[in-house]
Amino acid sequence: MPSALAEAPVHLPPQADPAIAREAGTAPGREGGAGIRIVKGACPHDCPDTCALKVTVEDGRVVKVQGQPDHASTHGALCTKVSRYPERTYHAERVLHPLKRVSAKHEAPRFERIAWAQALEEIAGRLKAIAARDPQAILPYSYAGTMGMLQGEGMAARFFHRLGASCLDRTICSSAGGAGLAATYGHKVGMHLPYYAESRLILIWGSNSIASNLHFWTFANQAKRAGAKLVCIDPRKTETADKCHQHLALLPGTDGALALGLMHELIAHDWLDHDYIARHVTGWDELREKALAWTPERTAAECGLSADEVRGLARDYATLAPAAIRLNYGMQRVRGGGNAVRLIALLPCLTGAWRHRAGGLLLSSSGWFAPFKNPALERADLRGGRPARTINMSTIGDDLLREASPAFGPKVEAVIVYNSNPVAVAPESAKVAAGFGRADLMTVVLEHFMTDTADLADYVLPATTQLEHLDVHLSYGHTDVLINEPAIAPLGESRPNTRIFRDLAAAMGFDEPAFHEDDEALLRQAFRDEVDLDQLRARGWFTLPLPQAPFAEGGFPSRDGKADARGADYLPNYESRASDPALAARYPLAMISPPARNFLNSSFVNVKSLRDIEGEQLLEMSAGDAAARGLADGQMVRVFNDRGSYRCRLEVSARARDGVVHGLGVWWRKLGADGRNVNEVTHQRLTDLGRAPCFYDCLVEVDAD
Ligand SMILES: Nc1nc2c(c(=O)[nH]1)N[C@H]1C(S)=C(S)[C@@H](COP(=O)(O)OP(=O)(O)OC[C@H]3O[C@@H](n4cnc5c(=O)[nH]c(N)nc54)[C@H](O)[C@@H]3O)O[C@H]1N2
Ligand SMILES: Nc1nc2c(c(=O)[nH]1)N[C@H]1C(S)=C(S)[C@@H](COP(=O)(O)OP(=O)(O)OC[C@H]3O[C@@H](n4cnc5c(=O)[nH]c(N)nc54)[C@H](O)[C@@H]3O)O[C@H]1N2
Ligand SMILES: [Mo]
Repeated sequence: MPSALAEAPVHLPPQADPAIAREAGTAPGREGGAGIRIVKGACPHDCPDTCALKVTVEDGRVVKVQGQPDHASTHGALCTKVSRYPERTYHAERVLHPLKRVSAKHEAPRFERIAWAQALEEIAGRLKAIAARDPQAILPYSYAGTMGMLQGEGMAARFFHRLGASCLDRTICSSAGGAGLAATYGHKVGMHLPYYAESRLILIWGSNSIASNLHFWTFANQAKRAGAKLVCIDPRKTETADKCHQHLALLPGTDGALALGLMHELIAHDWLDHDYIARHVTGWDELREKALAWTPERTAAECGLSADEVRGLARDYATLAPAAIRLNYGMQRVRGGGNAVRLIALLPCLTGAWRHRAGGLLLSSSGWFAPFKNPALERADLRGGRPARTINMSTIGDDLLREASPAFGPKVEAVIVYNSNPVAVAPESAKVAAGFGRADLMTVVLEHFMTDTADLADYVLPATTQLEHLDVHLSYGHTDVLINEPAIAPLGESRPNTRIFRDLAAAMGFDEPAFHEDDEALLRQAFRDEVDLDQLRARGWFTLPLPQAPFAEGGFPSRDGKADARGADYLPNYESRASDPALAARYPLAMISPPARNFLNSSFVNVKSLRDIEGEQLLEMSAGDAAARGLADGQMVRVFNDRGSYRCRLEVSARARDGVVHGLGVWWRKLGADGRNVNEVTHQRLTDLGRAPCFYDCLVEVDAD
């Protein structure tokens, strides 16, 4: 257990008394009268905000989804996407019945409706035949379509452990940064969200907060109104950069160099907290030597900034206290992403910014939950000592095309996909699509919609949405546990993921008690005793008891309680002038593909009102780069490199700096101009730490279509 967590509870917001709800004659989580019910929900999406929802149900139909006004970070506000959640749930194209493929994999997808009994029997029959040869030929593929503990891996993990299937390394989003944080602090821990309101300097680093972390922005804005300086560090001039005092448009993948350059200035001006370093940092001498090589001039040249920008940022960081950093995952999707997080995470240790509750850094708060979770929920013991070959979800393109070998193990013969749309979101789409398009691969997809991945399935099983099932949520941007009560009965014949895996277990003949436990039972097993479920359900959320300034006196959750600087260093992108000049000569444009504001990865792309706001797949390019290629605003272009190409519309934009283009993602392939999206050009090489993809480490060229 991280030592900091042992401290006494602080500043717990007042909790509602469950008895009050009972006195009013309503079950916990539900209230209201005359055909109207208000249900306590949680936003299921992969976003740091994890909002508390207030769901209004009228005569069995959800009519409104709003933010809970008294939940501290949600404060009654939702993003545009999630306020449209009913439109998604009642969407005319929801998959509401099991479907079986009737066309060949290489043909246009055609499916027929079948009964659940037939679907379960046929799928179990095929899985049994494969498992009789080697269950490791079966692979689960899932990510954070829902972040719920139950509808995520709660029952699914039990099923795959019992089956003895391959394991999936879930690396597609955050594992480089996660590994970087763990290597430095010992765990994924950081500042508490509300105290950003008290900071005097906030570096918003690799994060388009207004688009992807909206409820953080509220606190940053409060600080801004109180006189704080806000600096945005991002190659793209985002909506967030527009609202900050300063924007530093560094080149993609150069954040580690910038951190070293800042350290150079901290040393040169003696802006260091020597006492904090001596007591709470390991490996400072080694890091100091490295940082001394990064003069402002060298740093500026590497990052594509001016030396004065580097100097000014260092001065602000050292002299405006308390100084806080909001790092987000945008900056770690490059070869050196893990090390860049390490170097940036060391900055507040060098200045002692951690001494104040409004100083320090937040990338992820998810490690704070670790001591409260019950690891037994997923029942790894059901594997019974059988081997667990692990496949990295980020190299699914290569791995589905691999033959059996001693190093790899058996060829993948079946994939069961849930909570993810790999054909759209995984790198190097041509290979991913070819893999899922294999005639000899059996694919089962649990989904709400016919996504690009569902189009390549043998069976599609209809899953419930967040309004139709029970779940419980943690957050990676704050430290509350949230309940999600079902608001309505499942639509059509849809079933919760938990039930689908229970049903599949029964069809496979797995009769352990673990497969007879319902969702209520899973909820009771999700946590250790410290999380009070009654309180959680009465109020809608439960705030972890944590210290306000967690590392004011050191006490990092590492082995020796210190932050570790050993080994951290800058690594340039794989695809850069420094690493591969010949490639950079042919493909001179660095491409990043950050999220479009109105989509959530590839979710919501099919919600028409949101797609109408985004228009179509766009590529942002600077006026200089467009002129050099004879390209005009609004024309169709081809984006390409040696891996492939896709077509989209060009937007000549002041959001792009010279040499960098932005392909806003992640569109469904089939809604793209030529049935492809940005991942046609991304590659499958992995980051330095965490085995993660390098979506934003990618060189391309662009020409007229
Ligand atoms: N609206 C919306 N919200 C989302 C998402 C979404 O798709 N849409 N996605 C969710 C998910 S899955 C996640 S993981 C989280 C966090 O999701 P992130 O993908 O981290 O989201 P952003 O905060 O947009 O961060 C990307 C930002 O990093 C910038 N960037 C790209 N390369 C670099 C670089 O090398 N250095 C620096 N400094 N910046 C770089 C991009 O221009 C962009 O502004 O947000 C979640 N929230
Ligand atoms: N080029 C490029 N590629 C990227 C990124 C990028 O920035 N650029 N971002 C990356 C990042 S950060 C991430 S996190 C990944 C995200 O990739 P994914 O985790 O695959 O996320 P989504 O694309 O949102 O797909 C989630 C799917 O889960 C389904 N779903 C939602 N809830 C449920 C449920 O309760 N049950 C079932 N069965 N299904 C459900 C949704 O309908 C949706 O189709 O994409 C990555 N890909
Ligand atoms: Mo993500």
